[in-house]
Amino acid sequence: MVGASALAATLPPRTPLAEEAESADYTVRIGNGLVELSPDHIVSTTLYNGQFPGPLIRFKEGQRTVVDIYNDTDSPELVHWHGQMISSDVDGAAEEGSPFVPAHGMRRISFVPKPPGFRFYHTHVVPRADLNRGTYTGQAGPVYIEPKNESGAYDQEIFLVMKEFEPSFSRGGDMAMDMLAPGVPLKDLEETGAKADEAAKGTPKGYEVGYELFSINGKRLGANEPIHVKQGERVLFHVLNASATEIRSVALPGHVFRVVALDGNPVPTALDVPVLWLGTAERVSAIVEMNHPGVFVLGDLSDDDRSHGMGIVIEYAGHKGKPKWTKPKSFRWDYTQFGKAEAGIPPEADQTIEMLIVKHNAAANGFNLWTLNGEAFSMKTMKPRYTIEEGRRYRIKLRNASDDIHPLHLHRHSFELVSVGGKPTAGVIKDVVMLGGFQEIAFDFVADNPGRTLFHCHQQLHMDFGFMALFDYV
Ligand SMILES: [Cu+2]
Repeated sequence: MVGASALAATLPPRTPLAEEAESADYTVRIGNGLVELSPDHIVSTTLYNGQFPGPLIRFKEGQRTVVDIYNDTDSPELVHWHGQMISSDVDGAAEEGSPFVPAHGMRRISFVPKPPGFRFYHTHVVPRADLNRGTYTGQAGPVYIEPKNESGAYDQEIFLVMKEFEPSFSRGGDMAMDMLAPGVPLKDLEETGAKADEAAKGTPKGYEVGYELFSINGKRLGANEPIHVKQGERVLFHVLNASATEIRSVALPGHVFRVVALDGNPVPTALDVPVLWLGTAERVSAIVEMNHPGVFVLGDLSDDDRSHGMGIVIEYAGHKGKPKWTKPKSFRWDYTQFGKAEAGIPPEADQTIEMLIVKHNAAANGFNLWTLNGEAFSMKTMKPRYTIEEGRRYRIKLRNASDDIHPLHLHRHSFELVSVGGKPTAGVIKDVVMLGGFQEIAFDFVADNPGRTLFHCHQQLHMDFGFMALFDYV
């Protein structure tokens, strides 16, 4: 009888290949491919492992991991491990000194994943005017670092990746958004902003990006398989805003979200809220108690964006029919609500670094140019701006002289919010935080991960045109 064993006997003895000595735990393949957002909307973009979102990667806290990154495209690439405290050479930012993954080449990296919780991975190349590169593409995927001790008080765990496709430029189409609390616009910041506008008088508005297609987990609303739930279930949603430039919201009619973690870090006060707001690259982990049977749209508050796809259907067992959507009452997103009940006085910082953010309308070939204390980051020199010392606690105070909301991101470190719009707070640990128009915010970080460290606005257009600063350890 000719079976598998007989056939195997005819093969020469197997010699282990050199690369098998230590095989990678994960392989990420960067390549061009198609995403079927719906049967009549199939987009061509750059993907991880041929899919959007990229595969969910589950790391184990403290366990060294090896990742092979293959780049099948014609351009050098970078994979950034957002929210992790790893070394500069594997963090995936050229400004920090991480090598590129060469076009049609590969790079093997190794690191010890931390901290536990919901992180993500995405490209960190600078697309500037090229809407076929950077975070405008489909290069994003969720990461979950399993803690040594998992609480596990839920019945289902669902990852939701919100993402727009088919970007194009327009001239200053963006409306100023006003959904952050606490805080009111500060007079002196408005005046500084007005002065900068005055200097740019006569120029048309700088370019902004808009999108044609919207999706959750790579499908437009109605094209994705509904999320099936049962009455009484507790569903833990891990929501990621993988947008290149936009702020997103999430609501589920008849339900509330108990926010348990922000950017993967447990919050001191788990609070029920009707709406989640997420700046670019922010994550929210929230438990929804399924206690309102029916068929609903979980989606973005913007009618326009939802009707172009930004939603997913939630279907209770035994219920059918057209998914219901009702707009929730307006709700202001307040990070401090999730902080310690008594903020108290934050621990003294060893040094405060203040940065004033100014927009220079259309000053960079028609794009808005952003300066921090009068200086735009130079991609040519990539010169470190601030020198920090290991073990010290730094307070970063940002003052925003523009009407835009900025999702501020610090690489390779987590930070603790100490003041939002003038209100003191403590205990909220994040790696991205939204700063409201003409407002100020302060957060602390401990310099505990030596190496070059990038700070930037995560709005792709802002970071590409000046809004970055590099820290280096002494
Ligand atoms: Cu910004």
